[in-house]
Amino acid sequence: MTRDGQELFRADLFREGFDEVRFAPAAAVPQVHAQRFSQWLDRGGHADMAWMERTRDKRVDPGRVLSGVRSIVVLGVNYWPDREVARRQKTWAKYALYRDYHDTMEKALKRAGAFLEQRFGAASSDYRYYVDTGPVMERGLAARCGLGFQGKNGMLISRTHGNWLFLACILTRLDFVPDPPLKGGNPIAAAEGVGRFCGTCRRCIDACPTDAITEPGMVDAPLCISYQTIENKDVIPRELRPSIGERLFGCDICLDVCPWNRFARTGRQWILEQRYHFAELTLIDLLTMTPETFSEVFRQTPIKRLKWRGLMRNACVVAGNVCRDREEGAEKESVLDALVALAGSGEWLVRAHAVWAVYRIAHGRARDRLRACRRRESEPRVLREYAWAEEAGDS
Ligand code: B12
Ligand code: SF4
Ligand code: SF4
Repeated sequence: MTRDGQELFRADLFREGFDEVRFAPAAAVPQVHAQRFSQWLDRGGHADMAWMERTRDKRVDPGRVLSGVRSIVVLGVNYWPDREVARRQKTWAKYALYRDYHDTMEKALKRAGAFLEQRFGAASSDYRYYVDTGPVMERGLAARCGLGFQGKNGMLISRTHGNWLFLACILTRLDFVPDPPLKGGNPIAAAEGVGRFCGTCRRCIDACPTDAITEPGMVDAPLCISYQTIENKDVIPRELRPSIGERLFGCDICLDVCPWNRFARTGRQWILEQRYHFAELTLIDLLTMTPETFSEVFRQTPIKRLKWRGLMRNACVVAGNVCRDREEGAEKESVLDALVALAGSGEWLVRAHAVWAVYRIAHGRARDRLRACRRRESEPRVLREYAWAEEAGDS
């Protein structure tokens, strides 16, 4: 492999729309990080994402993912949105305002693979690409080749794009010259691998409403709003619901507060496809959405994976939070009507969270409003919500 060939390949990928293209060595994850990952798994930091546990050994050694791997091409795509409405809203994680990046980036990665074959004569078995779902630690790999550093919020932070990069990588048996990691910053943090350019800042840790950043750089999924509103397919723990506030899907709080975002600029978005339309839906629009409309509105977005029941669950939690202290009036009544209708829905998960929300909002009137639903209810997990609400009063 010549240096010129490598640079031409890098240029190919920039032209495809990747905003960062770097090359990392394929060595196993250094002991300090592997150990921290292990401790995180052992204390249940991954919640019920059992696939993380199952691929534990692979994640710390790219050689177990692709035998004979020599280099890893690490790619970044800037997703900082270009419209004020998308930037300002807090209900949807910004990454969700696009066509599902797993799909769009996978297509671009396929084209990148074709370049490897054309330029270097690689066989299709000589490389393997992943975006998000592969058994590799994308953030650590990106830190390794200077794409950025891992902040105390756990994110891979780029000094040019801030917190707003999607990451992907191509494991390959080809031998590329590695790009060096970033230099400078705090030497103690550099040795630890976390917070190297954070200085004394701890805004992300302080801003997290659920204290999910249990140590610098480590986010425990069971406490994280992103996990609870996206990955968890079951009941959201009652004690976490108030802290979710108005977040319907994912959470950007510890990203939004980071001062490194001052360098973020709207990306080229050649690979991404905007889907900002649903950022303007009101709470009532959501609570009264049918499963058919859900499929239409969220087609091709990451939200479709939540399914109607998951989004309604989250919308009930948000309604319970944002309408609790709203003045009495027509708007609050329509939210309550929608929630009472959901408390009679065919999905027990939705009914459970709707009951919670009605009790949270309607104070003394909840029992009356839910009387008919309560009479019909037989699912123990929903009955538990009634029992709790009636015992705890309306809190
Ligand atoms: C599981 C997961 C989650 C879980 C758990 C979060 C977590 N703590 O990992 C949940 C569902 C909560 C989650 C949430 C989010 N996620 Co997520 N998630 C992942 C996933 C699939 C695995 C991450 C993982 O291995 N976690 C285990 C921890 C221990 O590993 P780690 O954070 O990577 O840190 C280790 C290594 O980086 C290593 N390391 C550190 N420095 C160095 C240096 C060197 C040289 C080496 C070798 C290693 C190394 O040490 C760390 C400790 O062991 C990755 C995709 C992937 N395959 O990597 C996306 C990923 C991390 N998520 C992503 C995003 C965007 C998010 C959210 C912002 C989504 C949202 N808005 O709601 C939030 C942010 C939460 C946060 N502050 O971290 C992006 C992050 C992009 C970036 N710029 O960092 C990724 C990379 C997906 C992608 N392809 O773009 N996520
Ligand atoms: S994504 Fe939200 S809940 Fe998760 S660690 Fe960051 S601020 Fe906390
Ligand atoms: S908010 Fe501060 S501490 Fe957190 S990642 Fe950004 S610079 Fe580091």
